[in-house]
Amino acid sequence: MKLLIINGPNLNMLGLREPKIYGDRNYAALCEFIKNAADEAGATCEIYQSNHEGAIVDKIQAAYGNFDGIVINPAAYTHTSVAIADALCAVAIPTVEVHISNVMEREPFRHHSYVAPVAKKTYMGLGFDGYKKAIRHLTHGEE
Ligand code: CA2
Repeated sequence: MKLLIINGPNLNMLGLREPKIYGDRNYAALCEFIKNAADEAGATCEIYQSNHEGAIVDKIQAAYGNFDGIVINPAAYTHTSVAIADALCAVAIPTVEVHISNVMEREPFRHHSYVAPVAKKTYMGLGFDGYKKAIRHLTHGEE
């Protein structure tokens, strides 16, 4: 199974600030964690990070016919982007949404997700483990 992992704006800054919310590991550690989780699940993965909404839309469109599943942490675009939700809907690739922090326990503006209605499932508040859960959900149907 070929998985595309998409990380949105500022996730490349992980580990530099706000360790109480996002932990103290950096983005390279997250990528390593994701690669190991995909390996263990018997999947291949490409990891993509962008700070630009249109670039993320382009990447989702380019995934059509090329990937079997998408794991996406849209970061701040979760709460604003109809365009990313529409792109996921258009390609109809099974998608799981991940958030490192529990957005429902944070500021009210983080409570709404445009992506959740087009995702099979959302994991939040599990730190890096949310990505592993998402991978295992797509590869093995685990909850
Ligand atoms: O909890 C998550 O994974 C988020 O998607 C992370 C986003 C945030 O906008 C979402 O509401 C929840 C933020 C990404 C990283 O932001 C940083 C901020 C300071 C230092 C390092 C990263």
